[in-house]
Amino acid sequence: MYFIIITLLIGYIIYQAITNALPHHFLVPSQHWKDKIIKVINHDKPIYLQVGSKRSSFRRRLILASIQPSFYTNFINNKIKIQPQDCQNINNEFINEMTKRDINDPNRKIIYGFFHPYANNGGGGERVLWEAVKATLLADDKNIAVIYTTNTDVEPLQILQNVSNKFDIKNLDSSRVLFIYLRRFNNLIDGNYWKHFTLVGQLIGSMLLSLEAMQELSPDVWIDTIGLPGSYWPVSLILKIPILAYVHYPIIQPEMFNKLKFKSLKLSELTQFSPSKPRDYIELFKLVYWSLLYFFYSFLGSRVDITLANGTWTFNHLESIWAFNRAFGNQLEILYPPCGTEDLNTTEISTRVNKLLYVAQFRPEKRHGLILTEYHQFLTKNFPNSPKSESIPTIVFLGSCRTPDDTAVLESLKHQVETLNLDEYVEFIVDQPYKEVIHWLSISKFGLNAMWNEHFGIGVVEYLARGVIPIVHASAGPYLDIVTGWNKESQDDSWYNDTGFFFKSYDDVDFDPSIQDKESSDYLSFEVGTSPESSVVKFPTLETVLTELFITNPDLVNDTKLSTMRENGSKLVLQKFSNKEFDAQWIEYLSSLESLEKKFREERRDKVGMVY
Ligand SMILES: *[C@@H]1O[C@H](CO)[C@@H](O)[C@H](O)[C@H]1NC(C)=O
Ligand SMILES: *[C@@H]1O[C@H](CO)[C@@H](O)[C@H](O)[C@H]1NC(C)=O
Ligand SMILES: *[C@@H]1O[C@H](CO)[C@@H](O)[C@H](O)[C@H]1NC(C)=O
Ligand SMILES: *[C@@H]1O[C@H](CO)[C@@H](O)[C@H](O)[C@H]1NC(C)=O
Ligand SMILES: *[C@@H]1O[C@H](CO)[C@@H](O)[C@H](O)[C@H]1NC(C)=O
Ligand SMILES: CC(=O)N[C@H]1CO[C@H](CO)[C@@H](O)[C@@H]1O
Repeated sequence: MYFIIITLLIGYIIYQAITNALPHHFLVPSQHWKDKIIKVINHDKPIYLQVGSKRSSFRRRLILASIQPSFYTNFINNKIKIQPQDCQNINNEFINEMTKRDINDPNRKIIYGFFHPYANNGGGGERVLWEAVKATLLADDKNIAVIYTTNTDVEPLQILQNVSNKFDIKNLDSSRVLFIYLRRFNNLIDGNYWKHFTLVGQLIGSMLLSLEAMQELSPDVWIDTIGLPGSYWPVSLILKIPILAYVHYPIIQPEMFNKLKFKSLKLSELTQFSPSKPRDYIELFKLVYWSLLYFFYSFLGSRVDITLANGTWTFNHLESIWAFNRAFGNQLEILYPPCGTEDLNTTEISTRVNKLLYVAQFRPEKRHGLILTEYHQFLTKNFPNSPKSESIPTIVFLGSCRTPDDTAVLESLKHQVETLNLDEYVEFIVDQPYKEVIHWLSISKFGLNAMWNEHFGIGVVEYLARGVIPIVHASAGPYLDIVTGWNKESQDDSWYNDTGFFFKSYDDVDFDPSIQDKESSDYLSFEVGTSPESSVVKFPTLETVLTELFITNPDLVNDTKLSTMRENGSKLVLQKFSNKEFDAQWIEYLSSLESLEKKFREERRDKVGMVY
């Protein structure tokens, strides 16, 4: 009994310490902070500021008052010097600026903290980060961007130079971009560091890393663009500031449970457990481990105030995994990544050649082989013995071979072409420079994509942007996000809309023969939605689409029709995936964050914490 009371008491004290003492530690500078700063300012040579363990709160004060916030980057070491011009403190302006401010002061600066340890990488995640930083700085002069990074070997200006080269994001106001280099726990988020229990390891690693970040500088808004959810908990518990997460990929998905022997904690699954099999104990442990992780991930997600999914696939997953979010009234929306589609437009070419272009790496999941089989059937059924004719489109496979595996795929495709006697109808263009790709995109009429469940498909965006009419597999990204109807009202046929055409295949993983309509082999039946509202939709095979478009119903693709579709398609991608659109939407989210920031200060902090 006493034990329980004591445990509860200790728990309560720890909780109080975390939620009250730590916020003060990170946000409120020591009592004589002004004297300490004045001492440095009045010293005749530059010296370090003596701040003890209160670096975060001092750095905050200095940044919010400085004419050059970026100066307070900790590239050399974690100690703090004062910017020379700030040191002049003309008319005592610098010191005055540092005294606390009213929450509703319109000139109050806001520090947006971007938690993105690999900020210097050149991938899609970093493109989102830097476009967001750009938009944040453009939105308002009072916004300051802090990037928390573990790339400790690259200087700030070098990182910005890389950003400019790689993403063409130039002219950032570098005086308002500050880097906080994280040195202590930086290897803990590396998947290779953890030989076992990688996900848990990374979660703990990102928690510690976020504590280190707060110790160096506490921002006013926390933005995670890299998908390290461990940071959400400490940030919400200690700093009580709004959190925005841009999610590319949920770290745990329900599908992962399908690989386990026991698929859920339901009794029906667990009764299969047999105490005499040692293997079963391991399997049971795995299930418990994954379930705990899953719930912990849901919990972490519930700490996020605004969640942005990078597309429909991610959105649908998050909606079920982060189920608490909706319950708490937090926002969950889609914000497509900036794809730079404004730079992809082509000046219209007068005539395009009747070709089916497939731009894709030579990899098995791209299913080039499926295209060949279907195309071969289309030819043999409709032109049993006639020679090549103008009205039959031919195929161009354009892609790169990066690995020996790719080369093997390419070789087997060439072999398939030979076996099916399609040499006259199929061209291979391998490892071409990007200029060549653009050339093909500007002269081909149609673009193919056969991958099943491709999460996005930047290639299909390029088809639309450059006026190539997509004929694509009806799944995930291309179906849900990209080749959508511009003109929303005129949807009667399910296998095409104002921008492109769709097909499915008997080979699809989710094709279920038991619901297939036995009468028709040209159209495949698929169930959409989850019961009880599920309904069956029908999609043609690629062979059927080709027959419709080039034999039975050629008016679907006559020149007038195609040019309207092209117009529709390029407007669509411009509207949805351009950098401009991303910026505009991002700026709207910033204003939600700004209101939340004020609200949280008033509601969640005490009198002192509120104004610092
Ligand atoms: C950034 O620049 C350095 C030095 O020029 C280079 O080694 C590195 O690969 C670059 N990173 C990116 C993402 O471009
Ligand atoms: C979202 O991110 C994932 C993981 O990087 C990627 O596979 C997917 O294509 C992205 N979706 C969009 C719409 O960019
Ligand atoms: C196409 O892109 C160029 C820049 O690459 C731009 O100047 C032009 O206005 C764009 N055209 C359209 C129709 O958006
Ligand atoms: C093209 O097809 C549409 C119907 O899809 C038809 O209304 C139009 O007259 C056709 N145009 C030409 C030039 O044949
Ligand atoms: C889209 O296509 C439809 C015809 O299918 C056409 O009526 C409409 O004007 C097009 N919209 C745009 C924006 O081009
Ligand atoms: C077959 C198909 O995907 N049709 C789509 C065309 O675009 C509209 C609007 O986005 C969708 O609702 C249809 O499902």
